[in-house]
Amino acid sequence: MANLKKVVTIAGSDTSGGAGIQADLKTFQERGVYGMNVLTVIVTMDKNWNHKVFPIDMNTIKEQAQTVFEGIGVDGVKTGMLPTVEIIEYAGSLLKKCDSSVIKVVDPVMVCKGTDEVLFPENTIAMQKHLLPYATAVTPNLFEAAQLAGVAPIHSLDDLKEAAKKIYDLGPKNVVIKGGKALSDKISIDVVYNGKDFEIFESEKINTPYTHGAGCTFAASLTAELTKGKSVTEAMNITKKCITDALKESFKLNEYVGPVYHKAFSLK
Ligand code: PXL
Repeated sequence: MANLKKVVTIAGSDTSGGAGIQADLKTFQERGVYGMNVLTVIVTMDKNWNHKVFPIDMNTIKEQAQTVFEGIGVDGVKTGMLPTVEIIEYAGSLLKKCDSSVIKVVDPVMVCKGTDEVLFPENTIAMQKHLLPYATAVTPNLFEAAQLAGVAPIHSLDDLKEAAKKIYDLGPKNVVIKGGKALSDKISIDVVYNGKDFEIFESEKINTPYTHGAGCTFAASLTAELTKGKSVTEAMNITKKCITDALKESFKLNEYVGPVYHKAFSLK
């Protein structure tokens, strides 16, 4: 009988299926943990792909959290899109209440791919105060890292390291910054800072416009591997391989978006 670690994602539904809880649950499945969710918001798109967000009411969020945290119990938690300050505060209270052995990965989602607009600017302060202090790891991209650190846009590895130190001071045990296109267009560089050392992870860059859900998938894979007991270094190496595989097989969904393909994860 399967004896799987139990992992919950506290995040939004991407109705197009590529990011959000859909990406998280697909990733959990492929990485061999049992996935559950506390839905915080529903994101829809019109035919021109303008996004609309529909936050879930607090009572329904609390009922879901009760089901998962009190009714079942968790070994790992991931947070994704949290649309209001009140929801961030509540998610923070859930992380705070967890046993110290529970893995907590905070993916500080600020924008959706395909739109460059910051959906909830006031939420950055709430994340700094209510989520980061409890995180085993926080996984910003370059944009989110600059926002969380309160620094100018990041253009170099030195900028990134400065931002990582500032984010570390907000309380997470590991700051995982995803280098993205701005750092190099030849290789994919991600950096982990644990308060003492910087560790740099490099992988081949996959040239594709179809990257929807890559950020969620990255954080979900890291959550799964850490919850299974892997070290940060091992979890990062596995996660980078999975993302590379998923990007190699990503595909066009419509004229606006193409998701990564989780079934392409080659690691068992
Ligand atoms: O990729 C960020 C993201 C996270 N969560 C939800 C989303 C998106 C982007 O579309 O819809 C629910």
